[in-house]
Amino acid sequence: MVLKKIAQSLLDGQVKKVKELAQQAIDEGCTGKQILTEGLLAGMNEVGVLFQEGELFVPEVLMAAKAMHAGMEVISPLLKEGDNESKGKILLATVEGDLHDIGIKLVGMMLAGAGYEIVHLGVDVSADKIVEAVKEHQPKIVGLAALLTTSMMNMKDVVAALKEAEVFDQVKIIAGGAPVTDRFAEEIGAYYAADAVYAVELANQFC
Ligand code: B1M
Repeated sequence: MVLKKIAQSLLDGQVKKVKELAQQAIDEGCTGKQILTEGLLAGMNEVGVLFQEGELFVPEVLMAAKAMHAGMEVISPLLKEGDNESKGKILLATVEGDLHDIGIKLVGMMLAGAGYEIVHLGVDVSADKIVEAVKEHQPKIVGLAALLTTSMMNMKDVVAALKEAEVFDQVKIIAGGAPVTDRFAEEIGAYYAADAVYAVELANQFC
């Protein structure tokens, strides 16, 4: 019941309510994963459908995104696996031209929970900035996200820039986000993760 309320409140863009309900769900014994999938993500999926159908507009979707972030913050400690030694550094970025960050933040949260040190470069990050950050932070993995069919193409530029700077061979690239496919990732020299859980599995294979 509380999980359904979370989904509905997220859909209604009620930031404070989502935060309170996520805490209530924890108090009632729900797991972080349940709150994430049956509450927050269920609500966000519905937002996506209504947005596509033209029933919700950008301001409403932004409020839902804020509510999603608030809920994720509450459950973040529950997603940790309790290990405190870093397994390695991972750079995360949403590629240039793209402002979507909920999925990549979720990926970052799960990776941090699995013991990785995360450097978030944010959204709309250019290939040059990613190259600079790779040189500065020397990560084992670079995680790239794109939610738009158009911005997904910029992942190619990131790979090309990493090759040109001769740092491509130092890292593994994980690419994700709704329009990204296994085939596309393979074509550009990256590994595809369909969701945050699989991103962690891949990272564990590489580190
Ligand atoms: Co936008 N948007 N949006 N949006 N938005 C989508 C993506 C869209 C599918 C909606 C639709 O039409 N149905 C559509 C894209 C169509 C396309 O290109 N194929 C779209 C559009 C068109 C737009 C604008 C152009 C709208 C406009 O202005 N007219 C505009 C673009 C702005 C820009 O980026 N330049 C825009 C703007 C926005 C908001 C700013 C309002 C807001 C983003 C707020 C924010 O992120 N802070 C927003 C939102 C919220 C959405 C939807 C509704 C939800 C996305 C989301 O956060 N989902 C989305 C519809 C949808 O996806 N159903 C939509 C929840 C999140 C947990 O899922 O990010 O997919 P997701 O992450 C998943 C997996 O993809 C994967 O793991 C996660 C699950 O575990 N994953 C990775 C993600 N990143 C990964 C990285 C990895 C591995 C896995 O490794 C590194």
